[in-house]
Amino acid sequence: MEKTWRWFGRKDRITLAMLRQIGVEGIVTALHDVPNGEIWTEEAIRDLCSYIESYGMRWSVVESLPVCEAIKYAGPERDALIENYKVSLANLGKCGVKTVCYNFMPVLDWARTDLEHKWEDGTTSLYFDYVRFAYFDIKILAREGAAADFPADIVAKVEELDKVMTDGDRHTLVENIIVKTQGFVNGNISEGDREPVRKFKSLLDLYKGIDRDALRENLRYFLAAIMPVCDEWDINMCIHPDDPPLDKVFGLPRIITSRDDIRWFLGAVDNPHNGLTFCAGSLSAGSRNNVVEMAREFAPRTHFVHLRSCNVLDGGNFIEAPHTAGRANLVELCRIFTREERRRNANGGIGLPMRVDHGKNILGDAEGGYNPGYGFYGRMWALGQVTGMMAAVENELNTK
Ligand code: DNO
Repeated sequence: MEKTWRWFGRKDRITLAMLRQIGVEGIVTALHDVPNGEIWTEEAIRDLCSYIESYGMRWSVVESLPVCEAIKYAGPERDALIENYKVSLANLGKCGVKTVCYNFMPVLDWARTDLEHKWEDGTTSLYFDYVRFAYFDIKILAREGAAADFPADIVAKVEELDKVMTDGDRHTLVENIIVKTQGFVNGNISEGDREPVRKFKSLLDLYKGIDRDALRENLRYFLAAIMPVCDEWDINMCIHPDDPPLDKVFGLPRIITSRDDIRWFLGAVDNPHNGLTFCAGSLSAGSRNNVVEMAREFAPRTHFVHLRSCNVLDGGNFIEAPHTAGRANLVELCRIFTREERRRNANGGIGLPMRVDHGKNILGDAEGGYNPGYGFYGRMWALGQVTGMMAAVENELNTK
């Protein structure tokens, strides 16, 4: 697999020169300064390509070309936004950037409740606490009907938690769930937004009446509309699974969470350019998901791999595990995707980009001011581990 790294553009304090030294071959990035829905011009794309190439790497994957909310809930401006999306895709194609990651999660991109969950060794990981998540929904958003969406024991724990939560705790929870994890991925809420909760609620309101079937249909509509451009420019679209893989978040459906969802998705628009980001971390956070079996089944339609692993804990909680542990089995995933890459190369296909996803905060990461999950030392350590796994797998396949 091609070793790639998520880099947040020229402002990223992790420089391309640093990445070159640690064996990174390709860059995963976006035009982060272009507002969602606007066209990515050929000029801006080419400029970033040249900058990356001047460091001896290539722009391998776009993560993400964001899909506007109005496309997801089928607002009146949907078709105009899809037209813009198509122009951006064609411009990317003209510049040779042909792998595009995106997601179809309503309003909230990925969700975590704790950004600094401590391990005994002094490192920290991202963490998801189901009770705190329910607390945010029931007590902070105060969404109508929220309590009915959670099991009774969770609602009871929310009431207990309410007795001890301080204003500071509530503020931190808001920051973690809808602010700090969102802005840097071009999500809806940015640091500095004055009333994030109110803004967030107004976005949720846009989805009134959108159930699972409607959201599926809107995704199918979007994909069917963009496939001709993807065919023309040989662009591989790769949807990112919903993270965490819950059936509903804040009352809104999530539709890319499991084997059955992905089977539906690939069948709904059965075109090789309609493919997956196989995010082992997101999928392994769902106890019903057998990540290795899913990788075997979906490898032929996977265009981008995110390597990370979770441990599912009692009560719906999960923790991001070290890359050598957890329930995703990254060694076996390296085997599956390396075989898949060899199969494609035998047929003249392109290599499969892989990035290490997230990392623990280790050494000085906590003080580095990095985006949550995207520190330097922890990710570099994980990349070293995965590089070792890949080398062992290559050796194994060569000697067979
Ligand atoms: C978080 C990421 C997601 C992902 C998008 C892809 O760390 O995995 O924000 O980039 O959902 O569209």
